[in-house]
Amino acid sequence: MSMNRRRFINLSSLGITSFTLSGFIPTSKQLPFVHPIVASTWDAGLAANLAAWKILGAGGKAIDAVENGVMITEDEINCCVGLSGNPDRDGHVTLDASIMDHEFNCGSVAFLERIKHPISVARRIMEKTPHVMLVGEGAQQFAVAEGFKLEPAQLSDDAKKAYENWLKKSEYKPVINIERKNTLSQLDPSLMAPPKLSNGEWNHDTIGMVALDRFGNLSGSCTTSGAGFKMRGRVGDSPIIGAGLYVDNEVGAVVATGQGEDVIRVAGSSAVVEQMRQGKSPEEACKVVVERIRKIKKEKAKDIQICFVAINKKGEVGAFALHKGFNYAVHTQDGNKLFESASID
Ligand code: SD4
Repeated sequence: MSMNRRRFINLSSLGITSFTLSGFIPTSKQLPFVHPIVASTWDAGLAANLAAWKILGAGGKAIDAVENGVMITEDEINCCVGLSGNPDRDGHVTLDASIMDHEFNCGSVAFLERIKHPISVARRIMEKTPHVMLVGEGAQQFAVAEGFKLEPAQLSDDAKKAYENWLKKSEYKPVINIERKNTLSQLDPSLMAPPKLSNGEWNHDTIGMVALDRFGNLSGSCTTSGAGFKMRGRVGDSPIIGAGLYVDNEVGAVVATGQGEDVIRVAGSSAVVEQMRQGKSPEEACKVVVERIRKIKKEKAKDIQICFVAINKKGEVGAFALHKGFNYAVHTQDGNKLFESASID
């Protein structure tokens, strides 16, 4: 061991690593402290942010925060994300999720059944396989081999009611993210703790989360039960890297929610990152891509909702939606707050 190296280790053991002594060459560079921040979609994001903040606020990594944050929503029995979500039109709940870190590592899972935490399966794919994406039966086999429990194939009470109702007409007419009335008036935007909502009040099936940690690294996650009563085998944007989620650690991290097909069409989250790369603020960048989708959809844009949440390398957060009513939750060292997104109309 060289003299310099030995001296560095001795200083580190005393907790002294941040200054340079003359003649001493540090072996690791001290990074400037960055204020962590996490943002997530919809008001379910308030509870998810609290879990993410436990990690970020304690100096943990963004990738751990975005996984643990959305696991709260996957667990929520009164929420449509995860196994309590609405089934496909054949009566099966099928889940999609993706995760991406600050080094372009990414993992995703789609058309996964009977596994409670698809986000953790996505992370396991990222970390333990040479692949980015596993789907369906193969994804389930991988999850079980990794020790994930196979849950019973049964619908939550709310999903059962909604499905029985849907079966009366069996119309394949996805209506995505038409917001609950008075969402914001039910909530105090300065809330530090999430509100308790009663059964059936959730009508979103996705949570997306982006975070910046104290090391200045970005990560993101997205998990969903997808569009309710979708065709069997349908996969949305959430597990598609570049569509439902994208992270470029030099620029920013973006997640999408809303009509997945139309987010995929424009490689939505990646497109927002590219706008930020060209100097746009997170909100402006989201707006450019939402407007692009509106132009493509023409008058059909009134029937769908599309929303993006973005964070840049400086820790600035912004969002933009096609229609009014989309809200997103942001947790900083000053607390956990819900914001109403800007929108076209
Ligand atoms: C999907 N983007 O599967 C998802 C749906 C969604 O809140 O965001 N719902 O198309």
